[in-house]
Amino acid sequence: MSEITLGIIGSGQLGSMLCQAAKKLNIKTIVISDDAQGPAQNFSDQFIFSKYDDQIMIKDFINKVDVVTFEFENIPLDILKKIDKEKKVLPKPDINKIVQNRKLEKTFVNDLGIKTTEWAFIRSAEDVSKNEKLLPGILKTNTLGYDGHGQFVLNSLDDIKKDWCFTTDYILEKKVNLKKEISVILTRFQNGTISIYSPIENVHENQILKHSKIPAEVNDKIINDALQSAKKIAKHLDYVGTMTVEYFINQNNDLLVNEIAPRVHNSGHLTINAFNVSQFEGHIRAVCDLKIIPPGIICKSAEMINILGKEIEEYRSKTFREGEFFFDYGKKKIKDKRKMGHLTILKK
Ligand code: AIR
Repeated sequence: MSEITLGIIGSGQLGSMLCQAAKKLNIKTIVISDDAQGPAQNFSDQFIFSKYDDQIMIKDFINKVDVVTFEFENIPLDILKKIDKEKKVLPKPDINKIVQNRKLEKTFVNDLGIKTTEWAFIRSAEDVSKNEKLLPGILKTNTLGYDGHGQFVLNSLDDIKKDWCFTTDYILEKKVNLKKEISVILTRFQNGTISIYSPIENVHENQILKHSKIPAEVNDKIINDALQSAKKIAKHLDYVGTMTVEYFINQNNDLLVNEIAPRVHNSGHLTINAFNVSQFEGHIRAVCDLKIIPPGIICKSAEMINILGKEIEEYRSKTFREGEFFFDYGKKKIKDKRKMGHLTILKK
């Protein structure tokens, strides 16, 4: 039995799948979350329900764990830093400072010589007017927001005139003439070694991931560039753990970084069934400093379908064929567009 106790901040489906991977490796898990109903509590060895700024509960959590990770990135930075003073937080909290902030994230990526969408930092309607060349575009809150939360489509300057309140900072991104979306998932270990999965092809509906599949149908140059850029980003962040880079491919076949996720990723759920080592196991191995297992595919192709909102009800009564793997996240409340589960289909 391993002596390591891993603390996980957050209790959603990503936390559940991290706990399951940890169990396989005999790593004990303690999940802390401000969601009393978070599904990861069904898979962790211990669950602490607490606000993230509750000093006493956080102290209790720190005392019980050896190393800490997180399963969503919008955790207040000062809390991660405070925990990191006593027990190592991996990936390092400073990385979150960059990836929680679209302006810093895009600047970081561009400074590495890697392309993103064209963008500008926006604080007022005047800033939008000055950047009219980026329209039609998408105005995104500079911090916080995932799955399309905090995003607004601007087709022309007229869209901004309607008593828009600039109560927070935004970035404006020029809309991409999209051909495809792919993601690259890698795990970087404490000695700097990187294990990496081939690109995954993704389809979004209403800004929420709907399908992922491997192999991605893209040319070799795109595959190679996507893998190299993701590795470069991980290295320059001095990243430890599993990390994801989401890319757009436009009609000219330009590869543009959309976003960096400092965590395991929805598009990587198919790695649970399609590979000898999943993105979750890779993450646990990296943050707990265990042996590296290079990922190897164990099927010809794989597809993952996200199950959103009420769709879960019909899946719960379905029977599945060989090669189909249904995951019910066990969320108590069904909400429109909420990620409730997924189905992975393997072809041998
Ligand atoms: N998550 C984190 N970042 C993006 C996503 N999708 C996962 C995490 C988090 C959960 O979604 O596992 O805890 C939150 O899901 P919900 O449905 O409660 O919003």
